[in-house]
Amino acid sequence: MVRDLIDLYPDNFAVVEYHVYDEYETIWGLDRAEQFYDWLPGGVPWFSYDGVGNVGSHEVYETALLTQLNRPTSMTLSVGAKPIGNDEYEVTIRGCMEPGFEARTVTAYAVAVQVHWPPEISYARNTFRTAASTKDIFVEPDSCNKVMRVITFKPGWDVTDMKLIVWLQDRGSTYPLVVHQAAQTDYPFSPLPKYGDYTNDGEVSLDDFEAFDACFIGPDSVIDSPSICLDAFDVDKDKDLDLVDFARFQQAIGGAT
Ligand SMILES: [Ca+2]
Ligand SMILES: [Ca+2]
Repeated sequence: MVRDLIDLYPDNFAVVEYHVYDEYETIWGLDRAEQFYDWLPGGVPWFSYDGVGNVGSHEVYETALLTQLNRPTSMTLSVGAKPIGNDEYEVTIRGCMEPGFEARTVTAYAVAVQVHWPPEISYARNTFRTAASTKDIFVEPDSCNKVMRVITFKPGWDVTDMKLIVWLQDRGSTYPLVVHQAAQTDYPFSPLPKYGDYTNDGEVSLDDFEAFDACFIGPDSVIDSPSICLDAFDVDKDKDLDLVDFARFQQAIGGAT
């Protein structure tokens, strides 16, 4: 079954399951199924693979997934979330484009699914619960852009069983529209790491300054900085730590995010 792939590829495979024409249907899910994916000719279940169509059985789907995993990645995506009120979460979606690809505007989606629900349907996985409003973002090669969305849970939902799934998809109102990347995070949700927070304690402070100092190589170095340094400090993504990065770090340690 396609759902088995969730367990086989937990880091590479994000699935949203919509119920239609039963008591678990939602307006958003129905609209997605009928208007966006026009699934009716295909019957149920119907799978959209990377936003481009139905690939049928588990075996075919797994082959398609492996083929896709071997293709060069054009965009990367990360997701973080923090509570901002009762049952309300601010979701940060950060999309980046690898060098050598064409700049494009894509639509950022953020949805909440419940991992094991409804309980009486044993095969149900990642069932759609609610969505944030969508937002278009423009991403250029070798750079990143981020958007914030708000997702609201209904009282009574089992928060500990919730998962946030986000994806970047070509703009439009009907498929096929390519999904360029997806990301997911289980409860408890964590905010995205802050720029400059090498020690990952939620603030940019003296310990991070010491780390920057140890990581600093300078613009003329013939070796690349270690990736752990680059992840925390390399703001211009040129694979070394130089004065450009230091200027940004000074802002961060001064309180800018
Ligand atoms: Ca820190
Ligand atoms: Ca740099």
